[in-house]
Amino acid sequence: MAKGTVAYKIIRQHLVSGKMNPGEEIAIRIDQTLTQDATGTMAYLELEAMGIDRVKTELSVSYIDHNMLQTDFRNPDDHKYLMSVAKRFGIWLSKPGNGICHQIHVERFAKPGKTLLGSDSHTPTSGGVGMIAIGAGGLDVAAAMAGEPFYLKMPKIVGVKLTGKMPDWVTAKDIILELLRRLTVKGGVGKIFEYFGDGVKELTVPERSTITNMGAELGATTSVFPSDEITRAYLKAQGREQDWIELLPDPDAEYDEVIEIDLNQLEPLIAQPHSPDNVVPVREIEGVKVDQVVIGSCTNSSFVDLTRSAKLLEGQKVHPDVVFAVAPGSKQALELITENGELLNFLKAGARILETACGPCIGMGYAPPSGGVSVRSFNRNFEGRSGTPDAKVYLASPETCVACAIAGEVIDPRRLAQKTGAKWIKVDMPERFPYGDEAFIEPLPPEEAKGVGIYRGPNIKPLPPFDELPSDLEAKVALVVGDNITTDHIMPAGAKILPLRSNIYAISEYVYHYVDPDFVKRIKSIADAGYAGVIVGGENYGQGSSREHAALAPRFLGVRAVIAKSFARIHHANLVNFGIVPLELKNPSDYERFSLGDELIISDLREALQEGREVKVLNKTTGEEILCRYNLTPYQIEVLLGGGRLNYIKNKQRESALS
Ligand code: MIC
Ligand code: SF4
Repeated sequence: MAKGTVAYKIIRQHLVSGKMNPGEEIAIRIDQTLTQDATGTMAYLELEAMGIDRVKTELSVSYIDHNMLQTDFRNPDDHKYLMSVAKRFGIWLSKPGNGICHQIHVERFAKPGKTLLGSDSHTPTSGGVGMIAIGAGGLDVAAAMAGEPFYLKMPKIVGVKLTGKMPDWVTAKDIILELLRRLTVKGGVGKIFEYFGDGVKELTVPERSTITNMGAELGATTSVFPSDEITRAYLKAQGREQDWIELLPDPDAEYDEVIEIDLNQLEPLIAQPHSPDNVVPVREIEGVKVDQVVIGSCTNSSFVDLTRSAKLLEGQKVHPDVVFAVAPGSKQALELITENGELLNFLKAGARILETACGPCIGMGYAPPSGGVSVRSFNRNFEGRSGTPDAKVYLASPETCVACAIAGEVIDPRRLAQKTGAKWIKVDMPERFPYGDEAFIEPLPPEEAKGVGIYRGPNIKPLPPFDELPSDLEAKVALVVGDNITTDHIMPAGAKILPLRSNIYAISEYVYHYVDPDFVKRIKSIADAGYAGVIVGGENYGQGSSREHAALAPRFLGVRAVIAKSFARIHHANLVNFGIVPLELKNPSDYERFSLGDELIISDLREALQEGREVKVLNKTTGEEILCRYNLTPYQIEVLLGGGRLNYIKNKQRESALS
């Protein structure tokens, strides 16, 4: 039961209900929340629907960092909506230009020992300072702002023991790529990764945050580092020493599992297209011609990353065939490299400087050329995510990225250093960071906040109402997909679709857009004929982004159940939140028994869920009966029966008003 670990201690302190046995449902109190603009508009529409007067958390922050293209009124209208909501409900607002939510949260707000729930899958980044930071759907985050606890299955706590010292040219990114190589994108489902051992002392807070950030790609619930003297020095340099507490594992702490990484043995690694776990040593794929390189994203755009990359570029030129860009993760990091003069190294080498935002990571500009190779310091390389369907995106450390930009091909940075004489440098942390708080708007005092009107542009549409789960489902298979389907597949992002995040009617036209362009037409005709829609999937269905639109939009179109071999955590929760039943095949090979258009009968679904029985799915087209089970807590079953979490919360409020 992993007692004495950092994760156990924080969860124990925040436990509202349940027993901390792995797999059992627990509820925890949430101290802080974060949202970003792409998930935030929906989360705040949901918060509004909950009818509260002011957020009940210790701190809530609304960041604007994902969609900043502003090609027409829609996106700036969303920003104005977010600003007015923040004022109205007592929320901090981080204006566009301030940087990427996870980077800034670590810099300015993350606190050891606290809990954070964020409507973005990389929220665990703040685990780098010793907090339990979890990514969730917007509705869960809205509920946390309304004072509701967060429900989850108690994860296993996996200790990752770091020993030894990283050789030169090996970085924090290579540690997490090594874990992805060993464990794959589903290896972390139901687990918290807690780092311990002597090797922890080798890593600064931004480097720890690179690791906790990309733990999301393992499918983990979260990742956490201890809070030690390194954390203290970092928070002190941020002017926040008062936020520091020491939080170390007990000497006799027991982990549910232990994985060991000998840092001495690591070498520069790279994830090949199209999955973050398709990892090989960089030296094995040297020579692949590169068109584009970019350093940025919430994984690797900290002051440490930018400083070292800039130093390595000193006196060098970007290869003539390569376009190289840098998107600093935060205004603070950009200010520092401006003050230190390192920004000039990027410019002199021929780099393009992009805005401090998510940018190319979510396909908002800087798409690669047709069939192009892009080497990125990011965390995700799913097919099509860059905006170019046939691009080949590789993921590596910023240092490897710089080496590739100079060489014009994939190259092990150690070999480039031999050629150019570049020396590895240690980046010292500054005694004091430029806080860079100018782009934050502080919450208004309660009395003033009450008078604030909410701004709504014409693209902002309220949530549609959803009905209860019927007892019997007469359904049709609307789509059959394979393993590791991402929420980018289900609900793509990018410059065309992202401006529609606050308009469920418009965005639902793009569900499964690039996987099956006929999906929307098909599901609509299924719904019009009075059938429910069912999607059939493989393993790890819904991995990746936390975007609840990947559940909300299919539900809006008429999907009532997903039958899969297994589900990713956040998407599973989002399906429940919007009243779609996530059913797991009892026998995974039964996956073969479904084809597009099959007619299904799921009788007594409500009763089966209420009584904890397996669900029988009759494939009327083939005459076969298929057994499904489900991984649902009693609370989730209640939510599903009522047609989703918003209905559940509203009913609860109604009942308490009556009593
Ligand atoms: C992502 O990296 O996919 C995103 C964009 O940050 C998402 C959130 C979203 O889709 O808005 C995430 O990771 O949760
Ligand atoms: Fe933004 Fe990319 Fe990080 Fe998502 S993964 S929060 S899109 S930088």
